[in-house]
Amino acid sequence: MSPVCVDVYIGLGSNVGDSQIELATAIKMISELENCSLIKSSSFYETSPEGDKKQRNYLNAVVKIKTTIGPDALLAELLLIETQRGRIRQGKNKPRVLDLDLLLYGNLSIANSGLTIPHPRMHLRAFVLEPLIEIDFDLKINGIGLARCLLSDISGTLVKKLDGKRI
Ligand code: PH2
Ligand code: MG
Ligand code: MG
Repeated sequence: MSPVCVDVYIGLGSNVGDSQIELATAIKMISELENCSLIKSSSFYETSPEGDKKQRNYLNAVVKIKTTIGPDALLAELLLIETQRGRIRQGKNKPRVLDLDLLLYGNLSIANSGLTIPHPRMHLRAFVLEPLIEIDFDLKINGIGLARCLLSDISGTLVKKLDGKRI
């Protein structure tokens, strides 16, 4: 039996180093993973930091892929890319050269110690929802609702689409 091919959404963020290069490189590395094809990538967005405010603005984006890689193995691949780009874990909400978050994996809902899908805070973050809606206007977050309807509940943060940064 051939493995099932699933639509997966990944959130990208960076606020250390050359964030344009970090996001572009990460998208290329994701697209080159075995058993994985890049379907869409959003524009890049300049966003104000959430959590710890005393850090540089972030650059954020979202990509959609199709893959037969299972969720745990895919998470391991994303963490490996973060490490290969020089990420050193400094703690929650601290500045980072590259953050790759597994947002949605088909319609799967799981919560274990290493991985929660849908990502537990994605529906609260305009820096995730804006690029997500750009690439999939009708996207539903399973268990929560239409992504675009959640955006109106969140305000007050900078989420600025940058021109010409679409890959
Ligand atoms: N990531 C965080 C914490 N805060 N703020 C913005 N604007 N963008 C991020 O990607 C981000 C954040 C932890 O993962
Ligand atoms: Mg994150
Ligand atoms: Mg992360």
